[in-house]
Amino acid sequence: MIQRHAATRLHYDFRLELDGVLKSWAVPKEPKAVVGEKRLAVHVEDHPLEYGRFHGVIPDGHYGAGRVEIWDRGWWEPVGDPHADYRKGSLKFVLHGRRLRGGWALVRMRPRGDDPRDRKENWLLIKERDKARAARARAAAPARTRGR
Ligand SMILES: [Mn+2]
Repeated sequence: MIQRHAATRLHYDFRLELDGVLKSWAVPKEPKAVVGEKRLAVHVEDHPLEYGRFHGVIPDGHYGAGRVEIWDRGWWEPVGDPHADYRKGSLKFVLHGRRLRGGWALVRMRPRGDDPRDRKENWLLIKERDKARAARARAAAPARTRGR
């Protein structure tokens, strides 16, 4: 699920349920379902599942003050072992959301330099080719050929 969060800086909180929590990334630019599009996704702390239903306004003076809207919701289908891949920093999955669908990947980038302020984990959210759609198209092709 994704929350659009109009905090000091507008961002999209991208959350995937794993092991009873929401693994979370803050994406500064709106995700786009165009193959090859990449978005910076800053890994942030896990959030409780209940938080995924939150929308409303975080009041001034509180962390993340600003409006939170549910931007997308649905479910995700890991491709491979999500636990090992999360640890490795290379997750592949299929999204079944209202806005975002098809194949996606989240890939951790190598930290740059030794500056402890750069300890933030930067990942990339990448729209991948939609394998399911390609497979369906292949499966449908012989039928179309027969029909001619
Ligand atoms: Mn946020």
